[in-house]
Amino acid sequence: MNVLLLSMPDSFEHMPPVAIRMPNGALPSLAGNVDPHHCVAVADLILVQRQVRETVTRIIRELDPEVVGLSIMTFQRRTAARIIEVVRALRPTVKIVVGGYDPSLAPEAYEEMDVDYLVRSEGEVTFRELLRAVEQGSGVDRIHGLSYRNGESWVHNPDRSPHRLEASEIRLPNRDARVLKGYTLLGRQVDVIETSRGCTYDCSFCSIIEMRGRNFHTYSFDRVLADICDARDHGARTIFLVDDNITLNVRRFEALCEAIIAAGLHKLDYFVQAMTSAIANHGESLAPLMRRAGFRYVFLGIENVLEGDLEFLRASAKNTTRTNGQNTGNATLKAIDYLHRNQMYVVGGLIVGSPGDTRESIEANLEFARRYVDWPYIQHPTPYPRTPMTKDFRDQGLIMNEKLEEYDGTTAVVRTEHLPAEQVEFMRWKAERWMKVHHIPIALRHDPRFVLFQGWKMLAHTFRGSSIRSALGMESEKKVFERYRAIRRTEREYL
Ligand code: B12
Ligand code: SF4
Repeated sequence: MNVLLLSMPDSFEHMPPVAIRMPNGALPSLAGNVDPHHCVAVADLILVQRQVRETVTRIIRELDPEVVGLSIMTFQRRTAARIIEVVRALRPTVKIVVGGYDPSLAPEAYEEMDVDYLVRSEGEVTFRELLRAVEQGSGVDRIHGLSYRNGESWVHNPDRSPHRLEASEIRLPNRDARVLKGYTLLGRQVDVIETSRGCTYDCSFCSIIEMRGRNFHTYSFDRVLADICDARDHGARTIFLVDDNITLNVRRFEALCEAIIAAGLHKLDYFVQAMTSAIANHGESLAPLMRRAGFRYVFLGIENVLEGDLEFLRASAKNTTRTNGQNTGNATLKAIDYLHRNQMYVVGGLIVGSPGDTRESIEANLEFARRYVDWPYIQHPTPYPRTPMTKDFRDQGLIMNEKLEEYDGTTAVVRTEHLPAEQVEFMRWKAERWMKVHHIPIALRHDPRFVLFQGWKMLAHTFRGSSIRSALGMESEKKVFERYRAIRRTEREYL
């Protein structure tokens, strides 16, 4: 059968497509795990953000798929609904399958759409079994993890247990299935790989626990190295490790760094997301190894520098440092210090706008980011489906915006007890633009060609909404902010 897999074009403020166009990791993994006689095409629509309708139409005409699958995050739901209409209009009998975080956590939202099947949580085996059933015209009632339309109603089969990732349960991704080009991270071709899945923490804002429960499973190093080689052979020079929490097992992470070095794969650049406590408590041995293995940017889940907010986010444990077996406070500064001493850069993941936040507490976090992080990745708490935090915000009546396409993390959709949502967003937006400018010299040293040719576009993106009048101080920042928000609203109309 011919199968087309699509990821959505929607991006958000910290991922300006001029500089960052990241592949979706799920789709090649699905493509690599279907029966080999199927012909699968993967199209990441982030690569054609302004030609979505034309591109989908063209690929459908060329490939003539019998099955079309869409990978969807919550803020992409509206775009997904529009793409489903386009696909249906072109091929009325095609089977449409949705998967990913939003369908898994809010399946009821898709019952209203013209969708045939919904895959919940991990998809490789469920999708493989679904394609077999569609091809053979057999029933789907025994396929775990699948929901399907049955006349006017929907049937939700039992959940599928998390994959253990042992042996060859999940085969390598099929990167040859990609039909669009142009992945980039600051001018270098980027790809994503996984070394593990899952996390055993339970931060209240994170979707992962509802998605798959609290567990942690790992791929063998042989498989991970083969995956990195495959990404490199497909042109990648930068690798993003998308594990939910690779630092859960620090000894394994250290051994992985050693394996990367031993395999000669340390010439690539690596990006990874890490817990502050793991880096702070093991940085002495871990950080130098990471550097030698080629790690360059580390996304640190700092979340907040104030204890009260960390408690609300249920993120205190992962931000605690230990000395001589005792908890000795916030781990963030120590973690940043280890990374900086080993010439790595910190992408500072902070969350401002929790219920108790005041102007001062937000300013304290912004000031921290200004002083210590290299690239800010500051977000607002966003009530994604089924997270514990969503319930807290709803119970407190603090959710101010139900337009899901604005749930992109940098649009404040909740207010605090003390500040309106717009004020929280304004403070973050204003501070963050200048923090990004400070990183330009570092980017210039590493990627001079890219910064020289594309730097002005990045600046234009960061400062969109500004004008000559605002630069001369003849217009207030609030006015620029309003213009920026209007631009964002237009940008979100992908088709
Ligand atoms: C890596 C990552 C990123 C990367 C890369 C994203 C990309 N291009 O794929 C970056 C840093 C760019 C990113 C950015 C964002 N991300 Co992100 N990201 C992740 C992370 C850590 C891992 C995703 C991944 O690749 N996993 C590996 C693959 C193999 O697994 P998977 O995607 O789950 O896919 C499996 C199943 O879901 C299913 N499946 C998925 N799609 C489909 C489609 C079909 C047809 C089928 C059958 C099955 C299926 O099968 C797959 C294989 O088992 C997750 C999860 C986490 N723990 O935090 C968050 C996560 C997906 N991101 C999230 C969000 C909100 C964002 C942002 C909006 C804001 C932010 N928090 O940074 C931005 C927006 C990105 C953009 N387009 O501009 C949320 C989504 C919440 C939600 N309910 O929608 C998550 C869950 C984190 C969270 N806060 O809880 N992200
Ligand atoms: S440590 Fe990271 S992956 Fe784990 S629950 Fe918290 S935010 Fe999610």
